[in-house]
Amino acid sequence: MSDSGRRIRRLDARDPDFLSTLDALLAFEGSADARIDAAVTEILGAVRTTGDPAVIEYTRRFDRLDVKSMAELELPRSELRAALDSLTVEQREALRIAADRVRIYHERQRAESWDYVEADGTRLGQKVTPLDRVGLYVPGGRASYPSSVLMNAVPAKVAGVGELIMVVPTPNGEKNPLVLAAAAITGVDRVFTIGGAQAVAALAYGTQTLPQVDKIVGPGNAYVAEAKRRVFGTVGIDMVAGPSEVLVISDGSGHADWVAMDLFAQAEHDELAQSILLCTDAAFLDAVEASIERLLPTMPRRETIAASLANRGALIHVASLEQACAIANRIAPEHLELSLDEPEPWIDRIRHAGAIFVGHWAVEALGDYCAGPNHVLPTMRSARFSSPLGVYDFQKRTSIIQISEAGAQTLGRIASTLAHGEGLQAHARSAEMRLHK
Ligand code: HSO
Ligand code: ZN
Repeated sequence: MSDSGRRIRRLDARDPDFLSTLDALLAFEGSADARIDAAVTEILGAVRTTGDPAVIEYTRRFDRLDVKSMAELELPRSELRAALDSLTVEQREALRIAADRVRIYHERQRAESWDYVEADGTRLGQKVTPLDRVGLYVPGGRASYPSSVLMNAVPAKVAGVGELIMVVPTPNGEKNPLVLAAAAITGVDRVFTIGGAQAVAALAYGTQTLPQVDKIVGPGNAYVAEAKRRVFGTVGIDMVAGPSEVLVISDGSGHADWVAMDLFAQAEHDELAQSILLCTDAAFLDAVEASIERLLPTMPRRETIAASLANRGALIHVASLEQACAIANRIAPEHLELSLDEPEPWIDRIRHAGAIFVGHWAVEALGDYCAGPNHVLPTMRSARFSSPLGVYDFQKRTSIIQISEAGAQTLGRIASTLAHGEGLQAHARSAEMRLHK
């Protein structure tokens, strides 16, 4: 950050061209890369037509795992248990408590079937059914988060999903014990050490060994995202997530170091992550900037943080908290922190955000791991129209229509009139045939 070209930008919301500057800062195009497209097309096609042998071959090529059969790529439950046992007591307890809190929160989201009966005996309702089988993609390497296993697996289990199949690449056979322990704790049914577009294809189409799932959830790299986009329709998918984002609203009442570290926490995820501060107090913005300069060199991931803050971060002076809320609604951030002494009155002003963290103590890191709500949240301004991952993503609804003889008389006339209006005679007659003469 000493290199001035790599500083976080300072903006003023009162500048006439502020909104266009802001929109440019928010714009993010998931790169449409022809090489990725071509590779994904080839992989999906090969797995679809040959199944296991194609998955084995891609896993040998990309992850350098040499196996003769797909069975060797499945981890037995005993290995998941062993991973759990290999953790320190502290790690095991932390995972357990986090999983319990996430489960208790999500249990409130479970939708129940309902129906109602009309005076003439007609009964109408909605039947809720969990998905039969779900695939959970877990990335390998640096972005392999045990907390994300919890956040995806727990709502699926609370919904009552019949079978949960996890895939996780293990390049060179290197397994992440915390990821396997999280799978054990949440009751994932089967785990395969495969990844990339080939794992998405195996889940979407099924192979001789790995059964076809109904929906695929979980984050992944550009190949995984593209593969998920392509198999959508054959199976359901969750969202295709963009880089992580935090927006902090401050009136200068907090500690500058706390705010700086909250911005870092988002920025350390990746160079395209977005950390923005809106503050009514210019002196506090200076203090946060000074904290950033002082604390950054102490961070192991300082390169990523510095790049992220310089690329897509901003410290923004706003005229009022009203203006801050208006800007927040335009951004529709994944995470919003109300870093205020009296935050409650402002909650209702926020219409668009994946999660709102209320007050100085409610920091995103607690939500990322263990507060209870899901950390899979809408990114790239999609909080305008979508919601956190939840139990509802693993349940589907079926309409129930049971009509009494009396009901068919009243409804039959209405349907007949509308059907004639649409020129659909068979519709009209199938309703009319049930009318008493
Ligand atoms: N902030 C990330 C979730 C996460 N953070 C996992 C740490 N581990 C996206 O909401
Ligand atoms: Zn995080």
